Amino acid sequence: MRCCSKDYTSQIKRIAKKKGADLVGIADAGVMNRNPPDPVWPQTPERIWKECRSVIVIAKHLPWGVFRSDDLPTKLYVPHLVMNRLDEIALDITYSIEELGFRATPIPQNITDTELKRGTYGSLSLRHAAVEAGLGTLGLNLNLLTPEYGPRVYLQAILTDMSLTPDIPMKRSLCPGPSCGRCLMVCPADSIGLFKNDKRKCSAYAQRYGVSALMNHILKITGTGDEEEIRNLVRSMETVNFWQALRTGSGAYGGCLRCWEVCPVGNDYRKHLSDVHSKIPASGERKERLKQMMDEIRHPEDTPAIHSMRWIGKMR
Ligand code: B12
Repeated sequence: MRCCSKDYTSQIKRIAKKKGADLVGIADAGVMNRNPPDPVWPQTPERIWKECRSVIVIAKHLPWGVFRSDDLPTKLYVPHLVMNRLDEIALDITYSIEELGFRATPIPQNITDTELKRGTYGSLSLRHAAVEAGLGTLGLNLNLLTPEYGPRVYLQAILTDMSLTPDIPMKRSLCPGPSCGRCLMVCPADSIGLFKNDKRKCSAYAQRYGVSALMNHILKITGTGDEEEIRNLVRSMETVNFWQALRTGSGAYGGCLRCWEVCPVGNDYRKHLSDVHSKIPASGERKERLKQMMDEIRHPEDTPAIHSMRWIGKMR
């Protein structure tokens, strides 16, 4: 293996951009090992690969046309094209690192580790990794927000034994918090809290044809004693949708983009989205909840519910 005295950081970033990444940042693996997002289930680089020194985080935006369309199959399908592209870019970067004489590996992007919190956590938390790599901060709904694209990016990471120069994490929150609250106002699952997301509620929309929906579908089929009912369920459009998800990924990991399309953070919002998404439905009850959250934020010392300030950043 090559000696690491030369700093390859700008070369790696150039390669990542050339291969198609919209954003690229570097996190120090040691810092991530010392600061797991949830210490009970440590999602750390060293758990994946002991020799890892740097984590390269890349992001790719979802095409803006997807947010301007109301077509559900399009919304279910296109995110998976972007996730696939990210995996290809990550593999290209990995081989480029090998050509420089070092070692690297992409991580499983959306696959969750069955040993971590009943299989609900990825091997690394990519959003937290992205904050450590200086790409942005976590928003009210815990999505990563970036200055360039707001939340409208998918993420992937490459671990390497190269010692690269880490980027500096942002100190100030990009998210205006409950004083904006547009994501909370529009969420069809009503899953968003004060820097919290009720995952069970969210996943009914975000993973419409994900593993838990598939299990429920199978249970529904096996639970009915009626032969005609079984035949109808097996031959239903729901089964067709699961087949599409298994074949293409469509609806398995992405689908509900409501909190993304209305988020005003990101240089892209005004140019590509505000004309169709600036108006949002009014709800007195949700507005009232946002007001209460603003009170909680004014007294953060009395608010143990606000976890993860390291990644949320200092509120404006
Ligand atoms: C499992 C998963 C889900 C689950 C759970 C989401 C979640 N919040 O973890 C569900 C199905 C709900 C989901 C939904 C979506 N997801 Co998802 N998901 C993942 C996955 C595979 C793992 C997440 C993970 O490991 N989290 C780690 C833990 C530590 O984070 P956390 O659960 O948020 O925990 C924090 C807080 O909950 C809090 N906390 C923890 N415990 C407690 C307890 C209390 C009392 C309190 C107050 C707080 C608190 O502190 C923790 C540390 O900060 C990642 C891929 C990856 N490898 O990272 C993608 C990922 C996070 N998802 C992504 C996307 C795009 C989505 C959706 C937009 C999909 C869609 N289009 O429909 C929605 C958005 C939902 C949302 N607002 O977060 C992107 C995020 C991109 C971005 N810009 O942020 C990722 C990174 C995938 C990718 N390849 O890009 N997802």
